[in-house]
Amino acid sequence: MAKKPKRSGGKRKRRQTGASAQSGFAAGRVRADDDRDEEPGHHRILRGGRNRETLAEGPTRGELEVEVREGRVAGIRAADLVVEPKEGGEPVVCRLRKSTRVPHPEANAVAVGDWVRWIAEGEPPFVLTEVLPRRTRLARTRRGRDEQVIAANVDYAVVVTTAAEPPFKPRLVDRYLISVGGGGLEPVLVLNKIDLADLDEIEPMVAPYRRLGLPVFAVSAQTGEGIDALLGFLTGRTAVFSGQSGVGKSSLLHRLTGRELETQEVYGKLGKGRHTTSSSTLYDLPAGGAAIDTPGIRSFALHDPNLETLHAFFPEIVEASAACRFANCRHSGDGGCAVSEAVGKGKVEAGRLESYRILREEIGG
Ligand SMILES: Nc1nc2c(ncn2[C@@H]2O[C@H](COP(=O)(O)OP(=O)(O)OP(=O)(O)O)[C@@H](O)[C@H]2O)c(=O)[nH]1
Ligand SMILES: [Mg+2]
Ligand SMILES: [Zn+2]
Repeated sequence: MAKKPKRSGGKRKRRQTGASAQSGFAAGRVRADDDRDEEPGHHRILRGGRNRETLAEGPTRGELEVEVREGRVAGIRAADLVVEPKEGGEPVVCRLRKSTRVPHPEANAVAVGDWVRWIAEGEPPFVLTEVLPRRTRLARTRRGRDEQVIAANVDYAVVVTTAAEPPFKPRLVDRYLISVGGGGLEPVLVLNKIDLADLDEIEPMVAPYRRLGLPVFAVSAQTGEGIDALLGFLTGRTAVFSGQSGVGKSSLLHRLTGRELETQEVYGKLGKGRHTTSSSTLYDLPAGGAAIDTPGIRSFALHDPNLETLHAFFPEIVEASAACRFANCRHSGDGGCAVSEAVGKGKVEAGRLESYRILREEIGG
């Protein structure tokens, strides 16, 4: 419990001076009108830095009669939950029971990053009494199915991409950044493997995202370049790393935490020397905070698609569209479209308009 106030205090100060503070996109415009958690039937979920302390409320009187402990889910292996006690010490194995109180839909009763309470009696696996309400979540929506919560109670959604191997794909990066924007998380872009590219190739890759006000870090997990700056930024917070398979998420986590990754990954080596991650794992950062490694994602359906999120991500397109002949112009190449003209004049990047069109088509707005 002692850890929490310390974390948020130091970090809040820094956030005001950080790159994200100037950005409408990163600083919260995206989620300002996201009121999904207040729908009837949903448990009210506290989120955002302001609510940080409220998560740490103590056990109720009744629970004090048995030894109830609190901690955070670091990994899920079938029915076994690997939980890190809040007060430190060795992780313990816990299990959900029918009696476990769960404040959110049962389909994702527990996810890596959830805070939980359990009765520390007898031999493990211990029985969870309760999963605490989630402050934020990174979820994947799949057509016709319940959403799948990838990580809970995270501050940053770190989208990992590469300067090379695999080649940088800005359209995919746009998609990822938009996808992570809906769950109450702040997107962060990491360009990894900069050791494989020339310096003058790197800046043009990241410049459009810096202009959006997104926190952007160009790093190499291999040489360690840029890692200190990234670690400084993440310290005291919880970040979930996502991105395509092979971009170096696990390698970055290894660098950032300075510890050996799960043995499972080391032994789970596939053919070409790859250590493909098969489930999410939370690792503590050396100076406070945590980072969650996730399996590589192939497709990433838009999380809670909406036009507002899209427009917050494409401010230059919104600006140019003021001069479109038709108010409901979709900027898809019809006459009188000022956005298409702005591309001709070099004011809007063609690739960004292409992303916008694809994503807008998907949203159906
Ligand atoms: N040259 C170079 N190679 C890197 C760097 N970071 C990671 N790699 C290599 O890229 C490959 C994939 O790295 P991983 O860390 O396993 O990638 P991942 O994103 O965790 O992949 P999944 O678990 O499949 O999602 C490995 O062979 C790493 O050694 C880097 O900064 N530079
Ligand atoms: Mg991995
Ligand atoms: Zn238009």
